[in-house]
Order: sequence, then C-alpha cells, then structure tokens
Amino acid sequence: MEGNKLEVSINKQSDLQYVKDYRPQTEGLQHRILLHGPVGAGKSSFINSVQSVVKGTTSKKAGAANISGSSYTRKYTTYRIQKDGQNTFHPLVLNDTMGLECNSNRRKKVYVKDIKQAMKGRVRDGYTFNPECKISKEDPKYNPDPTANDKVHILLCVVDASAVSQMSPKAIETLQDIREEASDLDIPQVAILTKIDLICPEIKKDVKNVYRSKILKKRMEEFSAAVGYPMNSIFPVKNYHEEINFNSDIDSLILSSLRDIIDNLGSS
Ligand SMILES: Nc1nc2c(ncn2[C@@H]2O[C@H](COP(=O)(O)OP(=O)(O)OP(=O)(O)O)[C@@H](O)[C@H]2O)c(=O)[nH]1
Ligand SMILES: [Mg+2]
Repeated sequence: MEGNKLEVSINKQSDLQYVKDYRPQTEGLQHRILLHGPVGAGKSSFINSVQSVVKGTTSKKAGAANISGSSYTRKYTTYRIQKDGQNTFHPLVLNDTMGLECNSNRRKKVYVKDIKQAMKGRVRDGYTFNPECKISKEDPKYNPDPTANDKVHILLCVVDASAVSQMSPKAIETLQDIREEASDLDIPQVAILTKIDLICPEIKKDVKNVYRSKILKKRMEEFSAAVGYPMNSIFPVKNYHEEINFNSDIDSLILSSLRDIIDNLGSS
C-alpha cells in the first residue's frame, strides 16, 4: 500500500492519547461526527467500537443489527464518550443515523434531505427517521435555531468494503449528493470502509495485514472512483462485532481511523 496513509505505522498508545487530548479550538465547543451510509454498513458497530476502545471497556450502546433490507437504526442519536473516572465527556460526539435504503427514488430524496437537515443541526436527538417522509418543520424534534454545538463538523460516510463492487447506481448517486450538500455547507467529508475482514483472508487472520492487502487497496480505489472521496480520506476499519475480548490490532486500526477523522476536522 505504497503512497497512502496505510503505510503509516500505528502507535496505539499515542493515538489513544491524541484522541483523549483532542480539544476544539473554540472553548466550550464540541465537535460532532455524523455517520451515514447504506443499511448494514457498520455505522452503529463503529460507534460501539470507538466507545469501547476509548473507554477501554466493551460497550454495546448503539444497537447493531443483523442485516435485513431495512435499517435497524431508526433514531437519530448522539453518542458521547465519558472521560476516565469522571462525570464529564470528551468534546467529540458521534451521531448515528438510519441507514440508506435505495429501493425507491422517494426514499433516496428523503434520505438526502434528512441528512442535510442533520448536518445543519436542525434534527434533535431522539428523532425517529421515517424513510418515506422528511423531517417536518412542525416536528417537536425539529430544531429551528441550531447552535454551533448542534451543527455537524465532519461527515463520515460508512460503507461495507465487501459490498463496494455491488453498490447500486442509486446508492452511489445518493452518497455523491450528500457529499455535495456537505461541501455546500463547508463540512469536511471522510469515509471508512468496514468489514475488511470479509474481503481478505489475510486480514481476517491478522488485521495488521491491512497494510499489504491488494484487494483492500482495489476496493478503496473503486469506492474513491465511484463516490469521489480522495484515497487519503478513506480509512479501513474492522469493527468489533462478535469478539468478546479486546484485540490490540483492531484497537489500533479503530484509533488510527479516529485520529484521521479528527485530523480532517479543520479549525473551529
Ligand atoms: N465481519 C464484520 N462484520 C461487521 C463489521 N462491522 C459490522 N459488522 C456486522 O454487520 C452488521 C450490521 O452492522 P450495524 O453496525 O448494525 O450496521 P448499521 O450501518 O448501523 O446498519 P443500519 O442501522 O441498519 O443502517 C452486524 O451484524 C454487525 O455485527 C466488521 O467490521 N466486520
Ligand atoms: Mg445502525
């Protein structure tokens, strides 16, 4: 994997410290990471993985599902990460959303509109997404007056590496549309490719092989070409999903992707 970030060797402890020490430049501001992407891509699992790795205890807060046609996650939820032994939280929050279902043009349009409103901070925590109907301005969970803390600071597109080659033109178009909306709002965008263990037996055996996997590089290039994310803004991830114990290499990859996400946040 020459010439891209995968070459960089990971130092788990320094990445963990980096994440824990991270502060937005503006006093009192929290940075919000908005996850979006196709149904079953691993959005909720990534949030669980991040929370577990940063806290050092396994947590299963964001409900993760077995794959079916429709999104398991329905509620717009903010996940915070508690600081070690304190009743305070890291100034970095992750927002889970409903998965993209591309089975109709209507659903595609509703999805783009809802994600756009979420990026603007107009969707309150606890809103239940309706794939047939965008959030209404009369909804009690509609926030007409978002503050800087309500707004999204970085958009994180989550895609299943084993499904990249089979993404429908509608799904690709939707991810492109959302990227454009984010650009219009000056929100930086990055992506993670999950389930890398499913595309490469070497990675399944040892996650460290992520740095050598040709098939992963190919999937990243395919995704980059299809949706338009530059290669240096796509990060591979293996989520915790059925493991009971921590694995240092999985931790390292999660932390390195989180560090990369933070590095793309820009200054605010
Ligand atoms: N092998 C493998 N499975 C994973 C990985 N990440 C998630 N999964 C599994 O993929 C399935 C879907 O994961 P979720 O985290 O629920 O996906 P989601 O994007 O939140 O899905 P929706 O809420 O339905 O949109 C679950 O069965 C997870 O256990 C991974 O890195 N590798
Ligand atoms: Mg989910």
